[in-house]
Amino acid sequence: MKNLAPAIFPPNGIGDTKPRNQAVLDWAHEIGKLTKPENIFWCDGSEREKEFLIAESLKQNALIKLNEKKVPRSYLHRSNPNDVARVEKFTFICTPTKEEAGPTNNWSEPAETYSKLYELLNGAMRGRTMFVVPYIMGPPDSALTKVGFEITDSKYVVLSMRIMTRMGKIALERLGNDTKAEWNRGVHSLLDVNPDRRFICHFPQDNTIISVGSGYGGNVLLSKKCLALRIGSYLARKQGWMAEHMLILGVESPEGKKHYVAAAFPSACGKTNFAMLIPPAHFKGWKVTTVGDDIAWMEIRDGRLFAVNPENGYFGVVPGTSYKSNPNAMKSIGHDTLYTNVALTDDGDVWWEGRDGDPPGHAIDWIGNDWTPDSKEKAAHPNSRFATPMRNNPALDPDVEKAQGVPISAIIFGGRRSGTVPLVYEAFDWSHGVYLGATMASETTAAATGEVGKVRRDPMAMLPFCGYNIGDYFRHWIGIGKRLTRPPLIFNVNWFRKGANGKFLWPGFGENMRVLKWVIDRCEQRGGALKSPVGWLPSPHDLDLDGLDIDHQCVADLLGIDHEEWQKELAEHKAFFDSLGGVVPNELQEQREQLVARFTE
Ligand code: GTP
Ligand code: SPV
Ligand code: MN
Repeated sequence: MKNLAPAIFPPNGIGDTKPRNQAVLDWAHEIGKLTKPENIFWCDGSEREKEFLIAESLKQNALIKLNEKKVPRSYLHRSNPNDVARVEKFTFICTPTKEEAGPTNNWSEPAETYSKLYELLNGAMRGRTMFVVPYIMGPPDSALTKVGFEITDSKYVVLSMRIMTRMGKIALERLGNDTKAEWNRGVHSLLDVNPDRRFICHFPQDNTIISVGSGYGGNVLLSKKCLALRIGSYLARKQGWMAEHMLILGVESPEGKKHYVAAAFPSACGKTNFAMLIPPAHFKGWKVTTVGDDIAWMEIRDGRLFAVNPENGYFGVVPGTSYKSNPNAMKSIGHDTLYTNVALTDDGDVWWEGRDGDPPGHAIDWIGNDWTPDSKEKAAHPNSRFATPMRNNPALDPDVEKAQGVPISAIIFGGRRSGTVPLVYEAFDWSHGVYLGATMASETTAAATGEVGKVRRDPMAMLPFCGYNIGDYFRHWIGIGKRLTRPPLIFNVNWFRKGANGKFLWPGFGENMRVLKWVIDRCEQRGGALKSPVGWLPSPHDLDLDGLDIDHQCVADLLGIDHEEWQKELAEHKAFFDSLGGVVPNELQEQREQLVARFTE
């Protein structure tokens, strides 16, 4: 069998920063004995280390250097074509009992799963280098910050972790020598990148993750979905905080009044774009800044929710990114960026569907084949991604490193719904807001393998990421609300409603500022709203639509509640709760009954 990741041999002074913590050393020794690598590379996060890893990756064709003038210090990686997205079918929560994992997760018994995985890992790194990657999730001085170690045989993973986390010595220092300290154990091996031997397994009770058979993003950057969300949500419930699939943004008025907003949209439903929004010209003096684009860790202080972004970079969807849709993202990914599965132009630049300007006359597509504008295939994979340091973002919020996080004024839920769900509405209170989150649905996207465009319930955008029983997760949300004296207001948005012609009714992107402005108005108790069965709805004149070319009918359609459609929706809420087999808390069942009753009033 071909070795997918031949060993590399660093000179003295690179790859030899062994941690001092004996618990880490023992664990790495155990994994080394099992996987039998050629050598062990202890990462320290230095520039020298990075340069060496890049040079070796170029030699082994694991990376392609891009045109230094067009995209300085940036590289392209092509994953195996069978390995381009998260695999929810092969993602497991391995709690001692099935009940702890709950009705929405794949569960497998921990002891059996460990032995199955250890069998697969036995000798898996023969002829390869085993990298030990220390990292922290969260601002260096935050109490929420967690230490993790990822063992991997992929240089692409190491180079991505450098961007996506605070990696290296900082983690060794934070962990210290205490062998009893809490840290996450992550083991990743490419094996032979065979979908039949691809498993992403979480052992929350052991703070352990084992991922095999994939080399792609959310499956292998174990800091992200695996630790910060699945294990994170499990720890959060135990420890009384929240780990959520949410962006965090700051919005400052011309008078200098600032609010922070957190928003949960499912994968590939607009978090990165919303987090980097640039207000349209009409909103002169308004400023939006990014704290995070994918994950929020939140805790209660002074009766309020405070949020930190545990990550250090953005792993974002490339297709559709342009100076028109997201100029801040374009500036961010113009240098020091690691691209995966985009097209390569003849002059060494990257290209993707939806990029500004004309398509190139010829390119190499994401698989490595010749491509021209006449090709039937897409040049970039629909789930092609960039990994870019958050410091590249011109709109990075100045408080992104703040240990105590930022206070959250509003939480927004949102899915991709072509019908039924209005552009924006507000929950009556926290419990009703939890209901909005618990019943949200979205059309599936290319971010995970499987059918695209199918409406599925995705509570709080956490369906694929909640590391324990969803009923307990709902209960945790309700419990958090009881501890808040100044809870954030809760909203639901839908940028994706379509008209009879099948086109989006709402222009989206920067124009979402108009919706955000109403959210802020509501937080400041000055925005108008009408009571509707689903919640507080803005009337057309409550939204600032000045300077936007949109007709009255379109706005009416965006804000409309179609009773027939909603009868179907209510039936689906019930069917979803029923499908969870009795774990849904009474508070949410009552919310559902009240919603049904409001429709008959
Ligand atoms: P993950 O990284 O998978 O969690 O995705 P995300 O939620 O950050 O989504 P992202 O912002 O990357 O957007 C995904 C896709 O939705 C891209 O193709 C965007 O162009 C598109 N999109 C984002 N915002 C809008 C919007 O306001 N309107 C429309 N029509 N499309 C949008
Ligand atoms: C998502 O799917 O929500 C992502 C991309 O953010 S991945 O990291 O691959 O999960
Ligand atoms: Mn995401």
